[in-house]
Amino acid sequence: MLRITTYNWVPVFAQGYVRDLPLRWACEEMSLPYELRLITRQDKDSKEHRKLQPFGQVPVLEDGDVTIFESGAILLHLGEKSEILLPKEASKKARARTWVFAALNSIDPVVREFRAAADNADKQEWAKLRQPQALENMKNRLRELNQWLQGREFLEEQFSVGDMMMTIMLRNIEPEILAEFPEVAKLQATCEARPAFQKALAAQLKTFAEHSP
Ligand SMILES: N[C@@H](CCC(=O)N[C@@H](CS)C(=O)NCC(=O)O)C(=O)O
Repeated sequence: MLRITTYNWVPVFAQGYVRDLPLRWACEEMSLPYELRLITRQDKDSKEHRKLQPFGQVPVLEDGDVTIFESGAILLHLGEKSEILLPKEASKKARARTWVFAALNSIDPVVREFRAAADNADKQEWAKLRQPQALENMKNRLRELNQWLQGREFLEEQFSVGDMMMTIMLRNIEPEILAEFPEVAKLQATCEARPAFQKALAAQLKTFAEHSP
């Protein structure tokens, strides 16, 4: 049985965004059951948890004798279980894996920088000053992604863990901004409309509702 470690509860603004979401999503895509190991914010610094996740974060996946952290590494591990997530053909698999890294290394940094500036612009001077450039940097990446997606439903020929990780990153961007990049917005909408994504999101929200302080 797969075991996913995540928080038992997070504040409302973070609900629906905790990174156990792509793991739950992958399990739902493959119709694989999973169990949860729920920790509190205090538990994250425990010796037991640090053994599983050196940075005290979530998620962690335990799969038999394999224990891994980092949602990207976990998605790649789960992808090996089914062609729904990762093509078997080497050249196609390499492309799908590439997009997981692209989401994490080429999209996430610009989104994070923008979020840090935008979310603090009304409180901190540095953020107010940084926001316009951070927005431009993020939009440049989104424009390039939009160009790549012309004429494609997914990042490659078939849906994969690459689309999943990209969707997780895109969820951190305001819909009004994404709407300027119709192909990117379409990819996100298509992926989020998948029944497996909807089930995973509902399951995460249910966990937090059940453990609300
Ligand atoms: N690079 C990590 C990031 C994980 C991460 O940011 N986890 C958040 C929850 S979504 C967390 O545990 N935050 C608490 C902390 O950083 O102390 C991954 O993708 O797994």
